[in-house]
Parts: sequence; structure tokens; C-alpha cells
Amino acid sequence: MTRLFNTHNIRKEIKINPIWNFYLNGFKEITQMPVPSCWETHPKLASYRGKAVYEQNVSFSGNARLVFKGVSHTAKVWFDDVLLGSHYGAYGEFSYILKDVINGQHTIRVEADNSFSERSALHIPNDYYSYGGITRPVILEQLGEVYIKQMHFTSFFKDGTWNAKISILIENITYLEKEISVDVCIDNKNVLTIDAVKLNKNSSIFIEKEISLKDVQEYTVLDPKLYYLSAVVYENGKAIDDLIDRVGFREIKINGTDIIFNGEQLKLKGFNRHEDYAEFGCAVPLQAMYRDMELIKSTGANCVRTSHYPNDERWLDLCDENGILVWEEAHARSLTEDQMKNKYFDEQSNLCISEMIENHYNHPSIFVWGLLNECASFSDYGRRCYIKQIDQIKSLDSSRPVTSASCYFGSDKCLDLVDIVSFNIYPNWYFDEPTSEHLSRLKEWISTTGGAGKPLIISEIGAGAIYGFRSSNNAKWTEELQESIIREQLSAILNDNDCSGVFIWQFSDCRVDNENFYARPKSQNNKGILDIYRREKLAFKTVCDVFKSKDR
Ligand code: ADA
Repeated sequence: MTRLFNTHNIRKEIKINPIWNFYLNGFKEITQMPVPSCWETHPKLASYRGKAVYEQNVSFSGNARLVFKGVSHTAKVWFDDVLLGSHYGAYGEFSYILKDVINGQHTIRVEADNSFSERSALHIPNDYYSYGGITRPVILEQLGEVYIKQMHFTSFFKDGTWNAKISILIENITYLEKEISVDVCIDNKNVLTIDAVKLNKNSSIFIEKEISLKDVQEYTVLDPKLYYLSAVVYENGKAIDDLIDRVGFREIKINGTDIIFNGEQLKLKGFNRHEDYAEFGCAVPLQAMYRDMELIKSTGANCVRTSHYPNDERWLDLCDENGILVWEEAHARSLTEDQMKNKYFDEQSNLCISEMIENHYNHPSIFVWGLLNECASFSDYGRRCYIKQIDQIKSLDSSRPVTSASCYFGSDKCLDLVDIVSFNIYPNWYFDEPTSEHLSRLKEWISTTGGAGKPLIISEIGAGAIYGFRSSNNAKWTEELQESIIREQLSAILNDNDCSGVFIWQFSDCRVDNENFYARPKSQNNKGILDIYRREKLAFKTVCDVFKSKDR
């Protein structure tokens, strides 16, 4: 299951065996690999960086859609030895349409590559691990001649009632003209019918309508009411394709320095979370995601940041269900100006942003889009990149605010571009200064920039500790030191009325790339309040106490 609910009643899925053939030069004894997974979970490939080939046989005929939810980090895909294309970026969904396939057995072949090179602008040696393999699910869907490619839902409150803009993209993959009709339902009640839609051969049509709804329940953090939105396509009265998603009725507005979610001012208390789990790497299975969600809820947190890349949809589904608000972030961490000048940077960032927004648009829990964490926002060149990417985000979704986590106190030139100003600060860890003093200086400086008068989020605070290293001497990496630093940071920020919230760096420890991080004991970023197995450090209890002592 790639989502937590059925996304089709009519469109059928063709089963793919989860154990794929696996070929890697020099490793003759490894012949198979489960999908999804990271190859690092194989005992012999724990640090392998490079290419590997996956192969799987499938039997079907006619038209189909082959969907990859994520291959890390570069993929080349063949169907029956014909190259379908290649894709860059571990965290984006991509798909291919297979037409007029003859009845019989066919072969899907994928070459995955997680190596670093000039051609990889976003996956670079970093403070998290770029795993390898087919790390998110693969789906094969049987299609007819016409299918729904995309459906977006935007709710808005107007004239005392909830409304929604619904847009649907439908594609005709045949050489014949088609006439179809479309029914749209919310929780099985028809809300829209569009008749006599003409589709030219081999082309798509974009339909957009606004509807007004009575008696709908709002989506809130305390009561995250979800509705099923479904679209069904009919030809000559017969249902030929459908698409189902889950939506919520909510609106996000910025009012001066406040972030308003359905009329309520947000005070965010949450975590930065990497998709990383000791045994599974970035291919976190549902039961482990579920456990993370239960742990997050148990702290009294109300939000999570998908630092520093778009997340698995099942995680977003869990956030939707639990009213955990999401800052979803396009992929990029701490790129220098030179790295932003990489000739692939624009194209690869553009693709990541469009895949993120197109595929995750409907999640009601996503309240803000993030981009370019700690990149070169201090330079003129960097600023041009921020402008380009923010323009792209706004053109794809004008219903959500945009933010970017900066660490350039004193030199950031992009604070006028974002809707919400966000800063990563580590007082008492990377520098010695009480958090409240640091915050006062930061706010004072922001008030002299284009960020003046905007909401402020502290997007990272934290300190490192190695699980089990206990001592009352307050030495670096002790759980005691981490606990006392986080206690001090949190209380200063949550008591500051000018801050709209805080995200702790980080929820749990994560593996880091070997190439770069000599300052990372155990080759992990140890700032988790849980370790990589989700064992609690001392700070966990403190975070629960502090978060729970504040209202949601
Ligand atoms: C930065 C960065 C994080 C992490 C953190 C740290 O703020 O955004 O990815 O590297 O620093 O642990 O130092």
C-alpha cells in the first residue's frame, strides 16, 4: 500500500513481486533485493556507493502506468530493453505511460545510482546519508484509453461558507477523439458533474471549477477531519477511470507577524525529522513511521519539518490523520554559492519543487513550503536563485506561504522574499550566548531588513548527545548537557511572543555521509532526542514536559 487509503476503485493495480533481481559488479553472491529498500540494509552493502541494476518481470497487456515513488538518487528505467527515461532526485515521484503492450511477460529494469558527481547538484556529501536503491514503492496500474493524471483541491472560506477550487487533468492516450463526462464526489456525495468534455487524440485537458459547500467540518489540529474526494470519468455512461484523494477544509493566512490556520493563531512546537531508521535507512516502513508518529504525538508536539526534502506520502498521510502540521521542504541543504552555480542546480531544483507540489498539493496538514535550507542567501547570485524558486512555488500553489530556514544572521539578503522568516540557531551549542539574548539581537536585526513585520519561526535549535553517554560533568555529547541546553533554548523561544514557533533539531539521530563529517561521532548527527533506534535520551522527557506545559 503506497497510501493509507485506496486511491482507486476502478483503476486496477498489477501486482509486482517485491523481490527484484539485483546485479552489482563484483558482488556475484547478491542476486536479489527487496523493493522498496535501501541497498545499505544488505549486510554486504552497508557503505556501497555507486550503481546497481534491478530487474523484475511482470505480466499484463494493453496500457499501463509505471510509477516510481522514489529511486535514490538517479534512475534509468527500461521496459523490455527500451529506455523509458532517466530521473534525478531521491525524493520525487515519476512515472511512465506504457502503451499497447502485447499480452505476455515483460521486464522492468532500473539502474539506480547514488554516487556523488558534478551531475548531482542536490545530493552531495552531507549531514544526512544519501542512500541507494529503489527506496520507495513502485506501482504498475492498468489503464484504459483515458485516465486522470492529477486532481488538486484548494479550500477557501468566502461569504460565510466553505468553497473549493477543484482542478482535474485528464489525458487521452489513444489515437482517437473521445467524449467523456466527469463526476466529482466528496465523501460519496456528488458535488460536481462536467458533461460532454471533448478530448483530442493523444492530448490532455485541464478542467477547473469552484464549488460551494454547506455543512462541512473544518480541518483543525485538534480535530483533523478528512474527506474523500473522488473523480470518476465516464465514457458512454460507463465508468472508465477514477482517482481518490483525501482533503480537508482549511485556510492558512499571514496576518502581520501571526500565522493563522483556520482563524487560529499558530504556536508551533515540533521537530525536524529525517527519514532514517537504523535498520532501514531512508526506506522507512509504515510500522516505523507509525511509531514515529506516536512518539511525536506523545510529546505534545503539533508539527514536523521534512528537513531537507519531500517525504514519503504515507508519512504525510499519517500527519493528515493526526493533525500534525507539516513544513514540507524541497531538497537542498547548506549549498554554497559555488554549489548553486552547478549547471544542473536550477533544473534539478525545479524538478524537485514541481514534483513535491504537484504530488503533495492536497495534504491538508502541509501548511508551508520550505526551500533552500541554509543556502547562499547572503549573496546576490544566491538571491536570484531564491527568487526563481519562490516564483516557481507561488506559480504552482498560491494558497500556502513560503519560508526558508536561514543561518545567516546579519547577512541574509532574502528575508523580503519569504512570507515567514525562519532561522536556525544553536545558542549554547555552536556559540555561547543565552537564547533570550541571542533572540533579542536576532529580532532587532530582522526588524532592519525586508523580514520586518513578518512571522518568525525558529526552525532549528538543539544540541548533540550520544545515547547512553551519561555523566554529571556536563561534558560534550552527554545526555545531561543536551537536556540542559534544549531546556534553556525551548523555554526562551516558547515564552517569546514574537516567535510563531520552534522546531527541535532533531527528532532522532541520523546517519551522515562519511565523506564530510569528521565532527559527527559514530558518523551520525547525534542531535536527536531519540537515537537512531528511537531509544529515549534524557532530553525526550524534558521536551514532553515543556511542550505539554504550553497550549497547542
Ligand atoms: C544546520 C542544518 C541541519 C544540521 C544542523 C546541525 O542547521 O540545517 O541539517 O546539519 O545544522 O546539526 O548542525
